Amino acid sequence: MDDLRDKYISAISSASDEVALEELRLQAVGKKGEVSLKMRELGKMTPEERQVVGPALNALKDEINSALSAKKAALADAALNERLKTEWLDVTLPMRERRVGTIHPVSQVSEEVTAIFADMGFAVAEGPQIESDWYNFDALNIPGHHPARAEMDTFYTHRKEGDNRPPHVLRTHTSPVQIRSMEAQGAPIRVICPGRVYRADYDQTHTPMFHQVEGLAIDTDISMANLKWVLEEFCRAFFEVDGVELRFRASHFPFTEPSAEVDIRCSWEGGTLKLGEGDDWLEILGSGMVHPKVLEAGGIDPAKYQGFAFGMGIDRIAMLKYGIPDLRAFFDSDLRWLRHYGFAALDQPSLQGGLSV
Ligand code: 2NM
Repeated sequence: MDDLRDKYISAISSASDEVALEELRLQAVGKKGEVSLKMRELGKMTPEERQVVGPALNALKDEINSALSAKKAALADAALNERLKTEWLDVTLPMRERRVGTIHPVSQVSEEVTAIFADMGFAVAEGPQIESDWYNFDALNIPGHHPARAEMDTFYTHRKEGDNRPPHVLRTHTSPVQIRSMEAQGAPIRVICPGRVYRADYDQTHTPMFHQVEGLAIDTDISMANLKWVLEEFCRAFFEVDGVELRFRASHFPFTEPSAEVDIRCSWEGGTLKLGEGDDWLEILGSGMVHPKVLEAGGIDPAKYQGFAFGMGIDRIAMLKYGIPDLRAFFDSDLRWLRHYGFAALDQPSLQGGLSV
């Protein structure tokens, strides 16, 4: 039995692969293996002999079986180590620089604007680009005969012959989203609504689709003073000049009363625009106190609440901030232009990091 043990234990320990191991298993403990044959001889033994040899054979069988599985595991480990030697990756290596496209200035500026207003407690709301004329016009105090409907160069959708319902429109501003926000959450409310808007107009300074962001703040004690502070804070953060100076000029919009257009102080020395200094003024946005009829259309009681609203063109403020001369290039998808004016994909604008670094 000791000979058998020595023979198999040493053969198992020097087996080179799983096939050799399996052969040894059959030879030793398989049905017709040497240990099994020895077990069959137990029948011819005296009971006294059997009491000694039986357990010894069982122990030998167990010993060989565990040597087999230990060797099997060792072989598998060795095979894995061999594979790992050739299939390794150094995950700490710096990545290979690869151009994955750039962030479009419109997206960058939308993110910047959103970050600034989020810091002042404004939520972001979005809504459909195809609107009913009620949300786009009536709710905003622009009735059917109002000249603003014509002024806004609206794109209308088609209705079937004989269908006399008013057609839907491509929204001409993002104000309908603000009406929807008022309806959905009531007062108090603080939202900004960035998004695409559409007007049938195309020249050096107008494209039929452009981007707007509108803001709305409603509560029981909101005044033009709050509007002024919010817009000054915004301009200081967005244009990254501490000495911003704004000028509020009386104006007229159907959805606000009173209304004001807002200019920013600037200079045009040597053909380059500088904000916050000089003797010129540049119009950057429209604003005012939300008209009571508009509050009512949004389901808010104008006897209890009032609010301010404002709107500006994202494309336009992007041009001003980043010195982009031609609006139409925004929508040409010219890769060279995008590489020049685009932003790194992983740099998110944040107030603490400086918006445009
Ligand atoms: C502007 C100018 C002034 C405006 C009004 C509203 C609403 F829906 F709350 F009444 N949203 N945005 C507004 C006011 C927009 O854009 C030049």
